[in-house]
Amino acid sequence: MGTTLAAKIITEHLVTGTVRAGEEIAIRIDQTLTQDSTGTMAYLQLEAMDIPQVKTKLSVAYVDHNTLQTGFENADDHRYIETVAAKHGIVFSKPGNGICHQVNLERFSRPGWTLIGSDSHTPTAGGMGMLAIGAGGLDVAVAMAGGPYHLNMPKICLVELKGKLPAWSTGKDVILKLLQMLTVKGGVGRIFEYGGEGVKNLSVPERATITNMGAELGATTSIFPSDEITRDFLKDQGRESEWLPLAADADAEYDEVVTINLNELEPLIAKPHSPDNVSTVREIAGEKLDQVAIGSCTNSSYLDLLKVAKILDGKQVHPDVSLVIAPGSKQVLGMLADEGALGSLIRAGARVLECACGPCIGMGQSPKTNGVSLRTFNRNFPGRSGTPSAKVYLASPEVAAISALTGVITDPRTYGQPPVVKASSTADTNINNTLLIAPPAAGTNVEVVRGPNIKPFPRATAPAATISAEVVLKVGDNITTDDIMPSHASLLPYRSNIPHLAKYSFSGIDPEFPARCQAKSGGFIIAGENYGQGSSREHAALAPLYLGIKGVVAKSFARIHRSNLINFGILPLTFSNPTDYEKIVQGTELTIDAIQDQMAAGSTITAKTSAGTTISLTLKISTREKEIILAGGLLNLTKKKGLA
Ligand code: MIC
Ligand code: SF4
Repeated sequence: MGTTLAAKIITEHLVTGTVRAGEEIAIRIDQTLTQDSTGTMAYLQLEAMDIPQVKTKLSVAYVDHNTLQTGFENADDHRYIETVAAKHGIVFSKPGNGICHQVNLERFSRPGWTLIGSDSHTPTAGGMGMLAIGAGGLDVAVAMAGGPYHLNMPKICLVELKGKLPAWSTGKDVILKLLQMLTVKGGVGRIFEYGGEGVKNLSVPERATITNMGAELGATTSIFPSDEITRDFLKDQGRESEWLPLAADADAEYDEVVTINLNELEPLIAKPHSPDNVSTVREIAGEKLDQVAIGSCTNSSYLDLLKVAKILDGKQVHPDVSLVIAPGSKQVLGMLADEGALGSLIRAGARVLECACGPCIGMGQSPKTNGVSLRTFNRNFPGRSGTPSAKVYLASPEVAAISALTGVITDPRTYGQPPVVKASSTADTNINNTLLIAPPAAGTNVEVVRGPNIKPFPRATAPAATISAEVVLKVGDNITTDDIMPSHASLLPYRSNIPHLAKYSFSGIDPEFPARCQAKSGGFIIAGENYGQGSSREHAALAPLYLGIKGVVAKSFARIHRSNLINFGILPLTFSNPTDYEKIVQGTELTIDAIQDQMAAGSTITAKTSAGTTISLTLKISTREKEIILAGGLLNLTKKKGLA
């Protein structure tokens, strides 16, 4: 029986464990990436580990999220990241250079290597055969320090692509189709490996759109084979020597198989307020738009924006629509300019923004009250745009460009023939490394500069013998990290200031939550399925830690958030019997006696409630995760035990 591509890369990087679904494994990490909004915390944690130089083959620190610089905070954080990167041997990507995932795909991603990044969309690099995983900043810091990355070996699911996309259907529609089929929790505990004859009909940027939004399925990662198309992409990037052919064995056996017939894919759209709320564009065509936003790490490649420019060329954006375009990288912007495509965008009326995340994370361009925005992004969670009442739709750049012209959501098939563009047309002369700063030689004296906005982060402690605390919040299914720790233009500048951020924890759901935590000295959170989906931000664990949260009892957890809770010593408990969710209300007191003994005895944790009942909870964690909790968090364990 043959081996899958993901299993081959994992086996080659295996440090401990057995490559069998469900087993805890540890893998060696070749490359890391951070971005600024998670990076400040990751580098503070790296500094706390006292490692002079990173031990990875390559680590890159990007600045792409907080680039508005409405006050000193962002600029101070940028300077901190720049100097801490220089000191530790990390490449620095300056603000304006582009979105981490797009730049990484162009300049650094390599087939067959492993990458972890402190951003949930790190799997974008899977579009070129890299095993790329999103993680919390502390896990990335440990990898930079030379430690392996620990994870539960996921199931490997083959997504078999048949046929060829029809005119106007795109990579975005492939992943929206999967989201429609599997939902935002359908990928938890899985790697999606793409195969089948349809793969050869997709360019690297299209593949990267698909692997990028595998994050919305909750997947550990997604990966495409590395083939001649990958080789051409790398050649255009002046990196052909980094190419190697990679594929699953012909007789590879998968845990699961999903088939998508590309020939049958229609243009699709995700409706408010979840990426899995998918319908055909046809069904909702005609909805009036206030804004169209094109960009984000999902769809801001040269290929995407060239198509948009061709659609807009010689035409005018509808007078009622504000069209904003954020190219994914300086290189993309330069190429658009060289090609004359930038002129087409500008003349059509587009507002061309900086090469950064921008509106995707609510850093500007928030829609008007009750505004309707069509975006090429990957997330449309409530309030993420910065306007709680806005309705945000997600679709391909082609649908977005045409809808910007008509002023309403438009099925592109009613528009005529799609633009013809070469799948890849980067010429060597377009390669733009000007905003990438290589670190000085090891041993060079670099002073790390810290601004006043950088505050000490809260430290976890080992659990008390008896935990007795109130339920301070009860929430439903699919709570996002945007719900737990919102991020937008007014909060994102405070990513290195947990005491400030904590005041806004759960502010969109229950603004009284922080005050209640303070009054009750913390407590428990009760939640439904897939708690903590979305972003990798550790702040969604750190702010609750700061507010005294001892544990979250959920029906199930999203992967990265569950690890972040453990890394910061917060218990990720599940209901042994999910119907017990109904029995607990806000204000119920939960008492867990002799937690250490209960953890030593197995995974069942018995809790008594103030209503006089007993509830059976489950703490399904690995031996290592148990050690982390008992040590009072990963940083403490690392200090105590080293980087095992
Ligand atoms: C996101 O898209 O939600 C973010 C902002 O990129 C996050 C990281 C963060 O919260 O800083 C992510 O995807 O991990
Ligand atoms: Fe940036 Fe949006 Fe991508 Fe997150 S999803 S990295 S905010 S562009």
